[in-house]
Amino acid sequence: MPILDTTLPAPKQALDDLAFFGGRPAFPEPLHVGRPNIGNREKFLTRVNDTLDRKWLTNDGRYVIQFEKRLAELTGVKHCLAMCNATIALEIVIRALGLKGQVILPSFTFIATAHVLQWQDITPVFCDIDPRTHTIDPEKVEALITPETTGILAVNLWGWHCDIAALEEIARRRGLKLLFDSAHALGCSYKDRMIGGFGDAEVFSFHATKFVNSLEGGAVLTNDDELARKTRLMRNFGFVAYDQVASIGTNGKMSEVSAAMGLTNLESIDEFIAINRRNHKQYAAELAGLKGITVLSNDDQKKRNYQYVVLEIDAAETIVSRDELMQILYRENILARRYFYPGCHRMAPYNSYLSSLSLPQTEKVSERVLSLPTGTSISPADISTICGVIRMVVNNGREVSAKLRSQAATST
Ligand code: T4K
Repeated sequence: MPILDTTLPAPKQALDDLAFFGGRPAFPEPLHVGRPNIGNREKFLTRVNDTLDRKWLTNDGRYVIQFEKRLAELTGVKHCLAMCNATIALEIVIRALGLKGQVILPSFTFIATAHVLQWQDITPVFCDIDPRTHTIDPEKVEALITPETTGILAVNLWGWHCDIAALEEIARRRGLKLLFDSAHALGCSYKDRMIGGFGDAEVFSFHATKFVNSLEGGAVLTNDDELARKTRLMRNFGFVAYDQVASIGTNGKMSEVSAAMGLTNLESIDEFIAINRRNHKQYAAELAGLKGITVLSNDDQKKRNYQYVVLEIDAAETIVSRDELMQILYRENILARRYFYPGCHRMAPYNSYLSSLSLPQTEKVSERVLSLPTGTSISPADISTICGVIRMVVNNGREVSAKLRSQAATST
């Protein structure tokens, strides 16, 4: 009897080979969206050892300063302030900008974008998105401005850019601050400039799941000297010198080990982008022509990091819904994610007082998107296997849907 090699993907020939219907999962171990990319391990460990030898672990250490300098060079921005994560970075810069009252933001984003406002008793005012770019729709912003509005917090989601020129024009004309949550957008451009230097400030994330990570980490970037000064103070309790505090502050500092990881990974940024681009291209090629499935792309952007592979699923065409497809993929150990379903306005605490708010494009898009695994942990063979499962499900949409219904009926 042949020995079953459980390390190889299980080929699927018939619907009963799908794990959902009793077959062996395509992968023996889970494939995650957000597996960290890890650069030169030796260089990282050398830096960690150096940190330990020098006994300087945090508070504007050598590697934090180098990391900030590298990011400022990469983006062409005057000031870069590294932080312990992007959420704290957003909170600090929001305070340094003096935002209060109401701030307009998209609902189609990670929940942190809303929480950083609410955490400081600023009311998040959710705006609908442009379904083509998944970013805040400038045409809908203006109607949401009230005498209480102090700013716009736009999100360069997936690393795609907002309509930055339109947002800048509205902010200038209406006297509002403009902040970008660019957690996803390191290495991406808008027109001829790198994202990082637009609006009053921008914030990057270097969380483990971002394509360049510093374990945990974030950064505020700005060309505004005064804003940088205030943000720097707030990052370190408001200290200007030992025993001397000039303002309210918190602890947003990045540690040396995080900066060592961030610096090491930045040295591999081109390689990470090349792998992400290759993966994206392969997904697009292998899923091309599949009815109801689109691999999204922002082709008008000169520089992109391709860190998210996002499908849009039109269930009227695929018959199998996005959630059904996701469940089928899960059973195959392909842990696809429906980022950023269901939209912040449908999550606590916002849903408790915004139950009647309708954001039709946000709701439509969040019902249709599915993010697939990418990055350095995924091989071309893995992508072929993932695409093979998706093709099998979609090409047999009616039959799969009927089987799902009959399986659900027998299990109840
Ligand atoms: N603004 C936006 C637009 C954001 O997307 C985010 C974060 C922020 C602001 C705030 O940035 P930070 O404060 O985090 O710097 C993940 C990340 O936790 C989150 O950082 C990210 N956005 C969001 C889009 O995705 P989840 O809910 O997917 O769960 P998590 O972190 O457990 O990771 C997902 C998967 O990644 C895991 O199932 C397995 C894999 N993973 C994760 C970690 C941490 C690994 O393989 N290794 C790891 O070390 O949020």
